[in-house]
Amino acid sequence: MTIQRLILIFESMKFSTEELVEGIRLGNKRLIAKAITLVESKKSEHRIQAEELLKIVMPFTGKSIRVGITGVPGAGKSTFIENFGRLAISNGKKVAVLAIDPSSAINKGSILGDKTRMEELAKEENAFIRPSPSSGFLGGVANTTFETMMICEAAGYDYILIETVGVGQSEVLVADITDVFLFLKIIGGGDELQGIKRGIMEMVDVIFINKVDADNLQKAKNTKLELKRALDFIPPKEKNWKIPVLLGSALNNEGLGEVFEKINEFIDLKKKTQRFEEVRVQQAEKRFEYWVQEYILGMMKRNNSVEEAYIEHKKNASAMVSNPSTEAKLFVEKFLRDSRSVSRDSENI
Ligand SMILES: Nc1nc2c(ncn2[C@@H]2O[C@H](COP(=O)(O)OP(=O)(O)OP(=O)(O)O)[C@@H](O)[C@H]2O)c(=O)[nH]1
Ligand SMILES: [Mg+2]
Repeated sequence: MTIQRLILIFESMKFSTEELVEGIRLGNKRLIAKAITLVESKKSEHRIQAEELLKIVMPFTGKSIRVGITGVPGAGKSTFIENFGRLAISNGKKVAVLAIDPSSAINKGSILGDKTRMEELAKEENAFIRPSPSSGFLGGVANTTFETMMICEAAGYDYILIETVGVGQSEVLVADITDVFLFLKIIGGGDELQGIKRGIMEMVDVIFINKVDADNLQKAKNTKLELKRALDFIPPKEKNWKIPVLLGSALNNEGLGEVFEKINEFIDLKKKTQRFEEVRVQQAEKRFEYWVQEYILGMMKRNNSVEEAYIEHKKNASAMVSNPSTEAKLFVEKFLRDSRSVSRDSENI
């Protein structure tokens, strides 16, 4: 039997929650991947098992440093993660790499795509690389990077590196689940700051100017000055933290040690000032809100007549037949009326 065939058999196997938990705790990468596929699923039977699994691993979660990495396409995020990950491993740490990709349904974005395989990092025993869900959460995969992270933490990973893929809402999603937000900047032409959305500058904790070499060192220094000036106009996210702007090359492994130090310094500061816990509590609340919406929408969609009403009211809203908020209210009222009559019917049985 070929290895491919064995892998196929393995992929189609079902595992009990206990088997998955044991695999996660032993650091079995195949079973970790299986567990992640389970929490990514929107199917209701999978959700039941996923919740059961997450409940058991919960006591083993929360101990990692969660790092978000953003930057325009081609800024060098994957290259950075590959070498930064190896640096952390050489410091005795275990590293998991995830991606947040709200647009993956469209561009099949994957951090294991042809361009960047993170080949060297992938060979490391102490690294785990998970591409973003291939069908995107509009196509049925939920926004579960947070839950995926919990599984990686239960498996003992010390650093979780999350790459934003695509542009737009991914930065907000990643900032909402990480402890430190790193912005990779490349030196552009002329009007340096135009490309930087103010929103990103408000979220960022550490800036790394990438692709710096002897030829463009002066330009990089100018970019650094401009960034620093821009930062002066932005209210600080964390008191007592001056956002460092570092220079280097992800490809040539230059300046990454400094980033590693700054990240750890930032985490230490947050822990000392209780901000670390405080922010994590806020993030957990946001996850709660996300899942309330997710489960309510799921319940609605399982009920055909409700789904029809949903489509109808949405159509009215988009055609501006009436105010979208009015349509939403009408729809929710109908949903509540229907679910009350369903529960009355079941009481009568
Ligand atoms: N010269 C130079 N090239 C670099 C450096 N870092 C990355 N690159 C190159 O830039 C290109 C894009 O790098 P990636 O790491 O794929 O960038 P990315 O930000 O992950 O790109 P997307 O995932 O497509 O958004 C690759 O060809 C890298 O080899 C660097 O420090 N110097
Ligand atoms: Mg990439």
